[in-house]
Amino acid sequence: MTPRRYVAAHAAEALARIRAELGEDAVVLGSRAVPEGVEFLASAYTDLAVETQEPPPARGLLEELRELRRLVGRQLGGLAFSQWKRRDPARVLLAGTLLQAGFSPQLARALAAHSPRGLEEGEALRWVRQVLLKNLAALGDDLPRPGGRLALVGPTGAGKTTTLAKLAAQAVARWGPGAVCMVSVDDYRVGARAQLVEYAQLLGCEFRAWDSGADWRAACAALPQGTLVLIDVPGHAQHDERIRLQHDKLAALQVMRWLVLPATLQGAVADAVVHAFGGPELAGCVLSKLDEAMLTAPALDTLLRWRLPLARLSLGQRVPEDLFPPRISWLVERALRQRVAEPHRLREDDMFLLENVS
Ligand SMILES: Nc1nc2c(ncn2[C@@H]2O[C@H](COP(=O)(O)OP(=O)(O)OP(=O)(O)O)[C@@H](O)[C@H]2O)c(=O)[nH]1
Ligand SMILES: [Mg+2]
Repeated sequence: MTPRRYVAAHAAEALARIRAELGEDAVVLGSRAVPEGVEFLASAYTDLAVETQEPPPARGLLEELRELRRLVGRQLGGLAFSQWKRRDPARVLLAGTLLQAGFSPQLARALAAHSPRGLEEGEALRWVRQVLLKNLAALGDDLPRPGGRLALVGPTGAGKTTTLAKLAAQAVARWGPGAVCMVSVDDYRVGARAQLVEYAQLLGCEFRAWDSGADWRAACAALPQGTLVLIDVPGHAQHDERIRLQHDKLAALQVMRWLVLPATLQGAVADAVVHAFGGPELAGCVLSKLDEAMLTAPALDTLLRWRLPLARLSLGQRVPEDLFPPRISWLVERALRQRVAEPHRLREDDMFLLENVS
């Protein structure tokens, strides 16, 4: 597959030429600005080298039968889909719209199956919007009060420390610097503690550092009384065993935990992250990196499945400006407006391909 180079004054012109020469399925491999305008590298799917040197393996009867069964299954799958479409076009359209917005097939199927019969497209979407609004939970706009203890947990680089600083800034603005204490448990990465020390100094609030291996109960007893304690812990990958240790230590201190969940995660990863960090034991969820996420649906899908209440929205790096209250209606609108980008989008004639794929 040798990529071809297209230079044009405008992107639209280059794309039109690519489509005309390489077909609708052309793959754009990259683009950049050049003195003449824009340059695109593209190739056609038909350019893919599919021949190999090896002769096809001899197949046994059993294998041939299996292949035959798969083929028949696919045909029937395609038939079932077209029958469903003829019988229930509005529901099929609704399921398709939800899939293209990035909701999981499971949720798209369930919503389509439960939607009232005979709705127009616009009515069906209004119905979905209402169902999502009704099922997504949110905490209030209020911060935890002084005297409370809150830890932000989550995967590496999710935005825990940044969100903690944003929350601390809001708490200081509300109750004054004397009412807030920031704790860093991050003791094994260069610069992790320094990041929080800097924020605490800027805000003028108390700062404490705890070693991950230390007795946190004693450290907790030594904290200034009546302050809102905000605890920054290290991030871990969802399969890391240290999450359990972290969880047990925080639970023993009756620390409330909010999960910082990047909205940029794939749905399956987001599910695994919620599961690893305590699932139903989590008090809330901060959806971070919403400004980077091209789809909102995978995160909403995960919140719904886990019945995890939304605590805050994070839409950027600025402290404290980019933290927002949990506005569910805004999120739902956004999720329903967005669409999976090509080349990840399913087409109708891709449907039968999915039958019998295990
Ligand atoms: N675009 C965007 N960037 C964010 C957001 N929140 C945090 N970041 C950035 O993401 C990067 C990681 O943020 P941190 O707050 O250090 O993440 P963390 O979860 O504490 O990371 P670890 O402690 O290493 O696990 C930084 O560059 C932040 O500025 C957000 O909502 N949007
Ligand atoms: Mg951090």
